[in-house]
Amino acid sequence: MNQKKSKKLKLVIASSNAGKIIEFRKLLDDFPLEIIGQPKDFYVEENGKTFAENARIKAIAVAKETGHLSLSDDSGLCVDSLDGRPGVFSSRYANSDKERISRLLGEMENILARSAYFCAALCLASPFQEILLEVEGQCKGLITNSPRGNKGFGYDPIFEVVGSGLTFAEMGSDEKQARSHRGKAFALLKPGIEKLLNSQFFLSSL
Ligand code: ITT
Repeated sequence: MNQKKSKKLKLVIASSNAGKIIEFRKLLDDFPLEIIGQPKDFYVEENGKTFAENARIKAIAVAKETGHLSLSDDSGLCVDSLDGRPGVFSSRYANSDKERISRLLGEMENILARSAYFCAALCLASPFQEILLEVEGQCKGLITNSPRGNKGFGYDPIFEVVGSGLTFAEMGSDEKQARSHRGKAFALLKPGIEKLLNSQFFLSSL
């Protein structure tokens, strides 16, 4: 990467979810960027109908608030036998990870068909609130009967990744990254970020 400026470009992770922020810091580690968090207590109403719409809303709001490049992630768990629920309502399903898991397992108590998928929509917005890049990644799995593992965050302990026999919460972070919705989405985003950081036209517009 040949970003000429000596001072690193700032990129704000447009999220208040500590688990996502940890994963993004790792994913962005190789880039000549100064990764910063969004302002404390900054709230954005996520009123989109899709993950992609919500990702756009968050990236633009945080770029506007901070005046920096902003990367957002709207993600969630879609369960086939629940018609895709909780979907975009995954974080609003209950008040804590523990309660969200317990609500979902409760709803699935008598359901044998346990296929589900995670989806992550990522959006990169410019300091001038233009959408620069948008991608989506998915990961297929099964909802377990009870939580397993203590790594990761969110619904990780009840999501067993197809073909692995492990929940995300039983995997190391590298394995989760290689298989996860967020890791797959980021793999699609990466070449676009590299291109931007190598573009004198882009860098001089900031
Ligand atoms: P921000 O909007 O501030 O980023 P949030 O947690 O509200 O934080 P979302 O609206 O995108 O984020 O909701 C995503 C929900 O899905 C939330 O409950 C997450 O914990 C869960 N989730 C997303 N990715 C996950 C992952 O990799 N493993 C487990 N749960 C995940």
